[in-house]
Amino acid sequence: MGAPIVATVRTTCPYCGVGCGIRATPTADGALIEGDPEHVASRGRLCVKGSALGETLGLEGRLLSAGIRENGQLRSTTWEEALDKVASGFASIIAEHGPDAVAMYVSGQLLTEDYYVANKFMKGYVGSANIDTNSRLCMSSAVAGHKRAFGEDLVPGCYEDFEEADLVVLVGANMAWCHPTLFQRIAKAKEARPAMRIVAIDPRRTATCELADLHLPLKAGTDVWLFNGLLSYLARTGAADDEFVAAHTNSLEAALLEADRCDSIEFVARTCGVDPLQLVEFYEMFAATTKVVTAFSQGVNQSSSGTDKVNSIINCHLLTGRIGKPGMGPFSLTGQPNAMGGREVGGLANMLASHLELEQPLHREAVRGFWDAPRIADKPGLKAVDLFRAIEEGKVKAVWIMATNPVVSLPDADQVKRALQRCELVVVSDMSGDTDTATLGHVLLPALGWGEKDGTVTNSERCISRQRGFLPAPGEARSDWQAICQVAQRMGFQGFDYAGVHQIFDEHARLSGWRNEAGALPRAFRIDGLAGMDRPAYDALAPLQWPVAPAGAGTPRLFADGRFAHADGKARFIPTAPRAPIHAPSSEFPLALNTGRLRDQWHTMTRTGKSPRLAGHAPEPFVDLHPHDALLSGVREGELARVSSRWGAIVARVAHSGGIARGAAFVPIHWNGQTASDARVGAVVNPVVDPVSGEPEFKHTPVRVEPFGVAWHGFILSREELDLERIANWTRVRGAGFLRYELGGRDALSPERARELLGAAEDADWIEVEDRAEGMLRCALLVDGRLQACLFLSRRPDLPARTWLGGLFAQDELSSRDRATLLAGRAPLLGADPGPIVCSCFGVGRNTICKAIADHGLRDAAGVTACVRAGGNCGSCLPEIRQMLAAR
Ligand SMILES: Nc1nc2c(c(=O)[nH]1)N[C@H]1C(S)=C(S)[C@@H](COP(=O)(O)OP(=O)(O)OC[C@H]3O[C@@H](n4cnc5c(=O)[nH]c(N)nc54)[C@H](O)[C@@H]3O)O[C@H]1N2
Ligand SMILES: Nc1nc2c(c(=O)[nH]1)N[C@H]1C(S)=C(S)[C@@H](COP(=O)(O)OP(=O)(O)OC[C@H]3O[C@@H](n4cnc5c(=O)[nH]c(N)nc54)[C@H](O)[C@@H]3O)O[C@H]1N2
Ligand code: SF4
Ligand SMILES: [Mo]
Repeated sequence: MGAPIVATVRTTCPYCGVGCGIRATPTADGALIEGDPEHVASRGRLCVKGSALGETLGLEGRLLSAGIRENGQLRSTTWEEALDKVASGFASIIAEHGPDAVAMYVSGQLLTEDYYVANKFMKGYVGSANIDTNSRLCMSSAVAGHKRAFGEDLVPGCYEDFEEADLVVLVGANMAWCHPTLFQRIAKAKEARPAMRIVAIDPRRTATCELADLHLPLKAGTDVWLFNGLLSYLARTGAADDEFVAAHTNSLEAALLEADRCDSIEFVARTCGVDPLQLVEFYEMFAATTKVVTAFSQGVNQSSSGTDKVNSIINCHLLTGRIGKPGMGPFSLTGQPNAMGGREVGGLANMLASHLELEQPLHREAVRGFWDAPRIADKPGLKAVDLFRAIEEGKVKAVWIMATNPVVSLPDADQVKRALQRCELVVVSDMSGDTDTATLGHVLLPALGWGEKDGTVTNSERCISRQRGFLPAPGEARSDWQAICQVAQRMGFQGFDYAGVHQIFDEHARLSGWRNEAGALPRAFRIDGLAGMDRPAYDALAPLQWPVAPAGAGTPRLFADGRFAHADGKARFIPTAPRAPIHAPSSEFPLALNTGRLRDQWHTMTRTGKSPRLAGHAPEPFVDLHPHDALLSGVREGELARVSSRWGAIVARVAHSGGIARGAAFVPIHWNGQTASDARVGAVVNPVVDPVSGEPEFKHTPVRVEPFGVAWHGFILSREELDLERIANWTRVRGAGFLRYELGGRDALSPERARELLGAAEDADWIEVEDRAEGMLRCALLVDGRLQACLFLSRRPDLPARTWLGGLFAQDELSSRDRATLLAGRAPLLGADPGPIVCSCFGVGRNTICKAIADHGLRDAAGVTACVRAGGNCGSCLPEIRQMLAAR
């Protein structure tokens, strides 16, 4: 249940793993959102997504009651009936086919308490480890790498290390867009200390590269060569910390033997496709700098050699002893707000709770005893990609999906769709009832969302922080932990009668101390200092970093004493033999498709998609190509292209950002079956996974790009949602008071059809111009003098900008002047089109910024902010403004 409404509540942002603190004050139509100056992770900063949270709290699209779908018909029902159906469905499948015939697929966006209960339910009571999470797609390579090197899944450092470092190496991490406030901390540190160096290692030239002193645009998938080369270089040039290596590590010889195959700069540079001089520059910089942080994210993890990439990086830090001290260490940037909490409770199919191991009989017995559980899973469950295969094969017959949208986010996503279509019982817990996954559910359970639910999350630097509710529970939505407990109780399981989240947290805290004394089952994850809190104490919990000492104090850094978590107390070097991605580009599929994130959207857009402020930055899905490859593929910038692989296809608009190398392509991950007819890129992505972690190779799929021919291009702005079933291609984002559809059509669209499409009655107030010879049609529908919808189409993608037209939807009655120029698509005296939005906070476009730079001879971002306000609020757009300044 949502907490009682109080004036201002301190909580945590529900998006990225930075975990910024928020002060939220409920208002009539949402909430006022401000940064919390006292939160240690962010000290008052928020990026554009966090700042726009207030716009995402409306109830439209929310699932407000439980639902049951039978013969394709969804009817709403009571929680009682829905829970009975889940419990009896699970119970009868388990009775007939055993516990491994059911599964849960959960998420790093659950709160720790939800996650803890889900894991206890499956592993301790159902008796199967078939519970996996979308963290498999995200952090599992980092988890596996940490375990191999340190003996436990531990992130050594903290955010302050980024500020104290003299060199920050960002590997496969577009921090400017994906971890913006932490990136701003780095930018500020560099401003204060210009000698600080930043190196970005990424095949694309991203906004992050603007801050970098050196960008190594390595060929996708070649990181292990690069870091093996570095290890060998460090050893050869005397940069090793021999004392540290001797006292605190094992197995250097084997790792070096492997790394020495990369002892030639020429060879590594050629393999990685980088300039040998730049490579040496990086190696020298790394060798000469003691305070180095190497931060990595999905360019490392999401690879068929992801775990080896992680270890090849850690090896370099172990050799130089640069770990566990201020300003240095390898740092895994986590993606989701509770990626870390999920790991603490053992959410992955091959883990047990509380950093204990599923495959160790002593660990299993300890957890079973602590839970007083009837059984305990005794073998690893299916990892995400395998799980959905097993569902399609009918081996897993019931799946409960919670807080994730696998029909969009898994690789080979059409396979996932098929699997769910064949599955006997699909239960979906979500805030939204019309996601691509929820539309395939047999039982829908309405979940509380951010602002309504209560619990804890853990960010990238192990900081446990409260998410607190400040809005009432909408409709019949409940917390996910309650839904799980209620199903568990119906299945006759004891141990699920919690009076509130604080009791779950308490159990989780106690488990971390269970047999955790030296000699028994020692592990670094320890928060038993937080056990025993009553509800008020839990509600008042201030952010702190685990491990938490018995006295209740947090720990910013691990390994300060050189002790690691392997039984001998030493860290391990891991030999990492480089491997190319499994599927290489071929003549049939000549380009390597890379997929990733945009600045202003979060994953499958179920929440950020509600904010008009966030829609302007990238209003359409696109495929970013090198102009040379576009030419070879016969596609042109601004036109539509089909991007296909052996697994599936999408349609997207061709773009040339200038940041893509030849032979590569990039498509953003956010569009889905609700927001586009054909842009769910997961359908194109190969289902190859890393052999150790099971993490998919999202960043490398061979594809072909070809023209997607249309007879006309167009757009519609409409207050109402439209049925565009018969249009060849469409995409949709939300503006302020309207929906913006971009269209590509094959069948001619007559004025009559246009009327039909926009829902104009016979006697509607309708304005229209048509130039048949030119293939041009423009029309608008007004209702009571108010603009209801407008449609513009043309043979070429030369349509007017959407900005001015979109603004007309704010008017309750169109002025006669606006009405007169409506179909021109722009105000007569308004001046130039502001261009695509760069600063979402103040709605400032690219053209406006470029013009200001030119007209006023502006030289830095501060000048741009002073002149046109852009960049003056959250700062998320500053890297792009700097890019524009640099381009002049
Ligand atoms: N705006 C926004 N922020 C987010 C999210 C979001 O949806 N939107 N999601 C959050 C989540 S869950 C996550 S996991 C993080 C992800 O954060 P990031 O990992 O920073 O984001 P990505 O865009 O997935 O990929 C990062 C970079 O890896 C590069 N890359 C691709 N292949 C290779 C390679 O072989 N080697 C190297 N070195 N680099 C490569 C890509 O070009 C890309 O620029 O972001 C979090 N933050
Ligand atoms: N091609 C490609 N695919 C990728 C990636 C990539 O880089 N490339 N990245 C991968 C990564 S790193 C990640 S993390 C995944 C993310 O992929 P998903 O997890 O599938 O994406 P989300 O849109 O965040 O889905 C979260 C869902 O949970 C719902 N929700 C939000 N809060 C709650 C809650 O409290 N309770 C419940 N029950 N529901 C809630 C939201 O409405 C939404 O439907 O995508 C992965 N897929
Ligand atoms: S950086 Fe942005 S998305 Fe990430 S936690 Fe902070 S406000 Fe939220
Ligand atoms: Mo992620």
